[in-house]
Amino acid sequence: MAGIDYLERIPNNVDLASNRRLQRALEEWQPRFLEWWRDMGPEGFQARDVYLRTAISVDAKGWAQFGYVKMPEYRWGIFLAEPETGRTIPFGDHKGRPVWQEVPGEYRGTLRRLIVTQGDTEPASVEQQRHLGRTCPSLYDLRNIFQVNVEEGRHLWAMVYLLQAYFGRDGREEAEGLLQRRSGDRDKPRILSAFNERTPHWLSYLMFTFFTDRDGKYQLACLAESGFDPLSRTCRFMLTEEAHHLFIGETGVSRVVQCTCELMREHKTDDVRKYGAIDLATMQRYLNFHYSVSLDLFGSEVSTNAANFYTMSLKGRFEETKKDDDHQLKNATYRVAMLQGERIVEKDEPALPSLNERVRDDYIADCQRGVDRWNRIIREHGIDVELRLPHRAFHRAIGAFSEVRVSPDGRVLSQAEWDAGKSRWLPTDEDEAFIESLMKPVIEPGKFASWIAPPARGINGRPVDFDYVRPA
Ligand code: BYC
Ligand code: FE
Ligand code: FE
Repeated sequence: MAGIDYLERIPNNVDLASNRRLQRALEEWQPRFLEWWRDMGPEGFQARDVYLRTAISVDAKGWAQFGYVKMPEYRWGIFLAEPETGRTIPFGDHKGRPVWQEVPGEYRGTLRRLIVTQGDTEPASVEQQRHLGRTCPSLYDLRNIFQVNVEEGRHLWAMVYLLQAYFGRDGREEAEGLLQRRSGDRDKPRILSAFNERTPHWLSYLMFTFFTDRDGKYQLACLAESGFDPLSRTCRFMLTEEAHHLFIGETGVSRVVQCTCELMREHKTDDVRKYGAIDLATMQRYLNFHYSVSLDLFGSEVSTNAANFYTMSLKGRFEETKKDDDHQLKNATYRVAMLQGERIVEKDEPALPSLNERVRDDYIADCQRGVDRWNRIIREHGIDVELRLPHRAFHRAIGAFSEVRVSPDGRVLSQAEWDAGKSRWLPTDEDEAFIESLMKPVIEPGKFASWIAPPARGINGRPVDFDYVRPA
């Protein structure tokens, strides 16, 4: 079962061949996916050989194979983690019962909505990143962005499989909709806010893979707990791929920090812009932006949707099965930061509607660990500056704090104070112009742009100067 049949038109480990109706539906969707990929996937480079990993099994060890592939020929397919025998629903009203192999009728609409929302982010991110190949800082980074892009494409396949296999006609319509919405489009935008923002350059992209792909990790982990077993198994395998996206974000920003610190020390100045590098203050502004829009992706602090997803046993908490409580939370409370007049206070709220905040807390702690590692690099260069996560209420557009203006250190501000501080806290037009000016392609193997240090090692044991993307 773990083996994947690559002779199939759609590689899969779900025995697609035995379900002709589903196979036909997916084979009809496939050319439309490829059309979307040609129109909205990476611009240029489609005919290039790229050193990519492809999933070949779902075993934790040795699940991937590396080799040169032209992106449109990537073997997108349907891979679910192995079923866990005897798995029971870990939380909610149905806790303890056997997991569902079919959609529970009364939750059909809610479940479909969750799957569509998850699925929508995947092609959205590919659209957001589609122009970046032209300004890559190295072949190593170019290969990495394409790896992320093809895998986000596969994540779309994962959700489309669930829609087509389990939701009949409305599932097929949703599968079409996923190819029709467009990131940032005024008339048919992507569903969630962060996926309609621009990712205009590589600093933005690296921050995105650190902060926004990390929302992916947390949301997928919550869906991996689902009582609907096919969703759980799909998400478990997606998480395996996700780890590399987070690695790219964390090490990518580390390398920018490294490069900046080396120049700061060498030239004894904070102003490294004249050496073609990105000063730490500018990096902090991009961090503030991408972190705050990613916090919005967790939804409102107090949410009946979140409570329903949980009581319906559709979406759990991060590491649900490792938690030591009743997994129903009817009488439990959770500490939530809230707005009280002009002040931000913490209050105990009923746990169920606070579940978004709870995952957000897990996410924030994870982000902090990454920022600590960046700060270690700064300290090791003897530089007395720290990158900081802004307060959770800073620059929010969803939830209670969307009604107020809050400084990075958590003070509620007047509009005038916000206007006065904004250019110190968020990227300015001038920052954008400067970063854009650095975005010159570097495509000689082993060479790197002026603003980013080389990685410690290459991909899959290959050297850093390997030809990860071959010339046309
Ligand atoms: N933007 O009770 P509320 C990834 C809507 S990333 C726009 O506050 P709820 C990836 C909400 O939909 C992971 N709208 O929130 C990363 C609702 O609308 P309806 C993606 C928003 O529902 C990088 C209304 O506001 N996966 O994989 O508890 C690259 C009130 O909702 C936003 C998922 O998100 C927003 N930021 O929670 C590639 C998992 N926030 O229904 C990929 C599935 C809220 O009233 N989704 N709204 O029309 C969910 O679990 C939930 O939909 C959310 C929102 C956590 C997103
Ligand atoms: Fe994804
Ligand atoms: Fe990702």
